[in-house]
Amino acid sequence: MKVNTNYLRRDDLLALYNKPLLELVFEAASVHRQYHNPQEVQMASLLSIKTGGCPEDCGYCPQAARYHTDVNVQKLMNVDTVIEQAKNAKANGSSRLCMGAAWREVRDNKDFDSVVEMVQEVNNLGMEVCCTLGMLNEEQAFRLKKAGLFAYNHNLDSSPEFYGDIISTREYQERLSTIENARKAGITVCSGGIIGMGETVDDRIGLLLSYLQMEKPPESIPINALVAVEGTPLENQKPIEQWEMIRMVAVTRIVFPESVVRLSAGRTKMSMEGQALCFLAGAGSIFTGDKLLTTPNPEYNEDREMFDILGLVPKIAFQDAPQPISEPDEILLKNKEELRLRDAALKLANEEAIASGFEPRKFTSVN
Ligand code: SAM
Ligand code: DTB
Ligand code: SF4
Repeated sequence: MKVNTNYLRRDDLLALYNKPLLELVFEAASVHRQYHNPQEVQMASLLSIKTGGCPEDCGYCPQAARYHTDVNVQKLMNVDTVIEQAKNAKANGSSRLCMGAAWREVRDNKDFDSVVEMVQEVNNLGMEVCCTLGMLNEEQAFRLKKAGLFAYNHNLDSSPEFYGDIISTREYQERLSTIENARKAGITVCSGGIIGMGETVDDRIGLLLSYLQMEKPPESIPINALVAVEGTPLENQKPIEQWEMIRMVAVTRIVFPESVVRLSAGRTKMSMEGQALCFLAGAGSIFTGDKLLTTPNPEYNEDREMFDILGLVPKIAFQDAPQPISEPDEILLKNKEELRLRDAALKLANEEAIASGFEPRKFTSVN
């Protein structure tokens, strides 16, 4: 993943961000065309596989247990429902599915086993599979990679300086370590930020500088506008002007010419013209479907109409990297074998009981 060596210093990045808007968009569009097909925009879908009840205190997040929001807590979705939702997203044009869990970190338990199975199944549908599950250790990252995970999303959210104003329950460094673990396993990295949380332009540049300091910047950089949700500490935050989204997309595009810049949360507050400028400035992906994780997003039909008007085409899967192969997972195989043995033992016990003359008691209902 290349970086643009003309913009490595904070001052140069700030000057770029503050350029006259149309000059900035023109420069970004020129870079975009050199590295990407400007007609293609990837449609990706989000699926909240475990919702709410999160122990963390991210100030923007409606899924944190400590804030009183309208989010209904839901345990992990079952694998069949995930497959059904993935097929639906694919039928609606999505070539990538991002599964999100409101976890602080991944734990090595039955839920993680199910996530591994979800990754295998969705990858076998021919979609790029992304997961965002919180902190991840190296071993867990390797297990996901083997299952066929294409990308791991873990946002730095903002600059290291502003981060502490928004989150206190984990450190910036812990986020960097999770990204590093995904990298070590050979999973592509999706990491970006949120604007409109009360940060300064300097903080937005600080986020990009964090990615510039990495040995390899993320393949995918989502730019979110804060969705201010009632009950969260940021509920009264003034909505960001769409010009700021356009600037942030454009600067990200110029600085990381090979990465996919994702126009993520916040599109319901943008006009089609505003979004068009983001695509011109290099946004190469959107989330489609009427829900992000827990908050509203434009309907499929609305986005299809926008694509028609703007002459955009949905990008197909695995254009930027080959499809991972889903390999068998030892723990899943062991669990399945244990279940099979248990069922067989139960069946045998039943047959033996019947053969020895045991008759199950018949219950008559009493009304
Ligand atoms: N729990 C995991 C974690 O935090 O890494 C994964 C799920 S979390 C909801 C994924 C990302 O969604 C966050 O890092 C944040 O950038 C983004 N996000 C959450 N709430 C948001 C909001 N209200 N507005 C914009 N982006 C939001
Ligand atoms: C990302 O940067 N944005 C997406 C995805 N990665 C996981 C999540 C946006 C969530 C918006 C708030 C919600 O719907 O709960
Ligand atoms: Fe939990 Fe993730 Fe929300 Fe933070 S952003 S509260 S870690 S779900």
